[in-house]
Amino acid sequence: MSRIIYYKSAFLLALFFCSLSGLGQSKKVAAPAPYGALPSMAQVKWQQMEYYMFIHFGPNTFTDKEWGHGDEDPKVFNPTNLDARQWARTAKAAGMKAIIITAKHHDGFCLWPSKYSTHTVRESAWKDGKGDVLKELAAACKEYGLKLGMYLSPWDRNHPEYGTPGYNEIFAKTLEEVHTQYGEVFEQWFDGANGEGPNGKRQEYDFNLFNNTVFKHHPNAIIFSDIGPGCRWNGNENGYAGETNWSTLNVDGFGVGNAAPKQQVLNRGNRNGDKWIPAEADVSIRPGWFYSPSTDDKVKSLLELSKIYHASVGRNANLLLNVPVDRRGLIHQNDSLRLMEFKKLIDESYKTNLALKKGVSASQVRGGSKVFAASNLSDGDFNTYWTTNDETKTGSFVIDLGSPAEMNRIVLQEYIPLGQRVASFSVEVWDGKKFREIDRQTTIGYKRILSFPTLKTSKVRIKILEADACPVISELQIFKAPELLSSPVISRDKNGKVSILVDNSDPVITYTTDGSEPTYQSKRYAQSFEMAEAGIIKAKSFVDNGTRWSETVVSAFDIAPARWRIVGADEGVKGFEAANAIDGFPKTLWITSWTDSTAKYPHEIAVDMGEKLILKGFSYTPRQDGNHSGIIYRYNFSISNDGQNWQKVIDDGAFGNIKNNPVKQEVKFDKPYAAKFFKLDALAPAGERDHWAAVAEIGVITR
Ligand code: FUL
Ligand code: CA
Repeated sequence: MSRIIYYKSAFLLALFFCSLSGLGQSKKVAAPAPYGALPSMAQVKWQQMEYYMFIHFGPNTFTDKEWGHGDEDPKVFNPTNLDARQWARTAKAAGMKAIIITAKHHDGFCLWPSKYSTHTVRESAWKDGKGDVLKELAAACKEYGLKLGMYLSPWDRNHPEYGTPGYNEIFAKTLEEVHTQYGEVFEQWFDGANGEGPNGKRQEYDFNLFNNTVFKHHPNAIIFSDIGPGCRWNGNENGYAGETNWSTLNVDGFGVGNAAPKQQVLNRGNRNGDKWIPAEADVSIRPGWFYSPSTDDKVKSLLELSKIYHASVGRNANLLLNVPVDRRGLIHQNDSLRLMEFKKLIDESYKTNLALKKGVSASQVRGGSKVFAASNLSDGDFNTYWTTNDETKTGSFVIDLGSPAEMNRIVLQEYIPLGQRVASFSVEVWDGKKFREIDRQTTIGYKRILSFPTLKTSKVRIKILEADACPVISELQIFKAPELLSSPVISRDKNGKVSILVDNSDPVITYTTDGSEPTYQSKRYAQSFEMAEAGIIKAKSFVDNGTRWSETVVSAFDIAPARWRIVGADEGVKGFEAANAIDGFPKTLWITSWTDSTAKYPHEIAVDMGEKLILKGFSYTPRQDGNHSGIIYRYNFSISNDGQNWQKVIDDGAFGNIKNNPVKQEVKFDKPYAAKFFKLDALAPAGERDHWAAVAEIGVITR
């Protein structure tokens, strides 16, 4: 009897709570069940790191190569003033959370004295072979409170065992060394790149063995590769994640390198993919990954870095920004200055969250419960979230700022421990009478930042238009970031006529040609001018009577191809003739036939420069239109004085890493050569299946 009464009252009590919950006062509404593939705790923490440093350093730093051959004399590795504390100090001051270093790049050289290699710091001239870069870096990271990550390339052009089954065991042993001798390792970076080509050495990698070796010592390490398991390559080396970016990926049947999912898939992930493998965007602050004195004036601008940040961290990816250490063993001041400017910009942009603690109302709140209230969206806490009932997959919320405020950034975050859900959403602002849509996007993920021209409004509405399960949103933040003035763009045509353009309204553009920094007083740009010789142009734009200005842009030109003629070349397709390769414009292309599959490599292009020049090298600009097909990998370069008798200056050269990072290639000769003609023979493409060659521009280096 008493039992029945007990049950009865419990039932009544439950009813009572249910009705209270209708009033929004119960704590009893269950949280949504997780949806789809989920991140591990380590992956959530990793995602919250957002921004960290990559360091490429090794023999390539001293030989000016992107891909070393593995036969370099280890003695070339000899930094004069290596200071890992300077690297860590710089990373810390830049707002970065970690450093990942190329412990072993494709050339096989180990930055620590590995027992399993004879191509290491031990064999180098640095510190008489007694040094250990990893040891110094590990200590420096510890001192500055940074995490440490290890890059190791499975592809090894030095190790004699590479290409035999024994190599996997050796690679695992080297991994074991870096995971046992230097303390915590937060991320292990496995590069999928391999430039052996169809006739090169073949190695079946044992990734099970590699991953298990890492996990044995660091069970929480995030393992990077094309397909994870911890995080995935972003599909490019320019730092841009897909606008649509799912943290889930289908990996069944895929591997790394040529076996990886398409780059476009890596860039966007798979909706409802079966593993949680979020994207990491890796990009270098300079055109190449390794230091070169020739890129000292090519450090990415603030505007470029800002775009990269918003296309990576702002699109649900982590940003791994490479800052190459120079020949002294230091981060060059051009890079560190830019990093500090960038830190200042990001700090100023995201200092004041205009939405913080402001009132939010939502179309629906899960079970009417306070635990899932809309106010969670503006409480500044990632761990509290707004959500709806299970069957409700769309909805909206409105934040009321109280009074109109200027804004140009909106940040949204999904509560990813419960999975990634939102597939489409829109942003609307109140114009005094109604809401007006200003943007419509797809995924959110851990973090989505939307940038738009500054506007003023008192209310913002976010509409979740499509989700795979009830939306679970942690935060909505609103900011007014400082606006950068866009920088001028300098171009020069075939005849050496220079134009400088900028899209600011009513700007003043000034420029210099003597290498000095342009000021408001420098020469004003009024119309295009001649500069057919080699030279350097620096330009800057000003508005508001010189009180606001853009960054300085620098363009170094070699001799203009004014007198050049094509004297021999594989026929280009209509609209893609060979003359496009020497017209001064990277936008116009020479492409040999891609329809006629009998037209195979090699392809050639020969040029009469119209005068004898002293050549110190040549340059090849691959197509910059986003399409990588036809990019040349291996080549011969020859010179001639009569166009008949050719002297080979470079025999079987290769543009290292051009496939993944197709930037302008500058190749220096061992000594200067006088010539009136030059010829490039394209021997093999970067994409193994392409039979055509594509060239945006070919030039010479005379400076
Ligand atoms: C690529 C490599 O081939 C490059 O040299 C660089 O290390 C980059 C981060 O990954 O695949
Ligand atoms: Ca061109």
